[in-house]
Amino acid sequence: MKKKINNEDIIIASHNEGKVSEIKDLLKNYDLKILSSSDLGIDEPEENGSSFEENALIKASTTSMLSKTVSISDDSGLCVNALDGEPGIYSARWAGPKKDFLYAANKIQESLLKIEAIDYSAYFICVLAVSWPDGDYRIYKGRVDGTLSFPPRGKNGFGYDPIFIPLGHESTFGEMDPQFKHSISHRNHAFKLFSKELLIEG
Ligand code: ITT
Repeated sequence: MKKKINNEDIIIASHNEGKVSEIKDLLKNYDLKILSSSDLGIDEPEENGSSFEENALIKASTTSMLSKTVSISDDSGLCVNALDGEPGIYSARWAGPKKDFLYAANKIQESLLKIEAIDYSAYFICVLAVSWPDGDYRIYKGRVDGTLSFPPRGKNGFGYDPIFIPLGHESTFGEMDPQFKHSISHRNHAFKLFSKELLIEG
């Protein structure tokens, strides 16, 4: 059993501001000093894995080795059932170099129209990797199912939030109060598993 992480530094291995702010919010009740890899000037490693798990581990282990501090990463994405799970691990890349998620949303809509899809179901995945400088690591996974809706709606959140309506709701993640999104999201599910096993509420 790994020692609990308490009253110590922890690095979020991410350069995505929307993600970092959600993670900080999810960890706000714990006694941790949280920095991100952007704060430390650690470059983003190449995400050349073939799964969410591999990419999450690449980010967390590179960052924990460089910072000599326990690091967590979140590899996440939107998987569209009618598109065989795409964009999936390529969710960030579908937005292009300008990280334009309206462009990515448009690309998804066009792909669905092209195949005359009836099924607009989709899900978000979050794989959280925790890595220690000694090479040990843990992986936790969360998922939220929902339906895609076009045109995009709402200015909250980030990425694909304005086109995703979680099951049982009518608003997109982009329209929801951020605290409410955090309470039902794929990220929340993964972080719950992580905190239950490795954190001590402070
Ligand atoms: P880091 O690797 O630096 O953390 P990234 O943006 O490259 O940042 P990913 O490789 O995990 O992160 O890409 C996942 C993409 O999926 C991300 O850019 C978001 O646009 C999208 N995504 C993930 N979680 C999301 C969420 O909760 N809401 C909306 N979009 C999300």
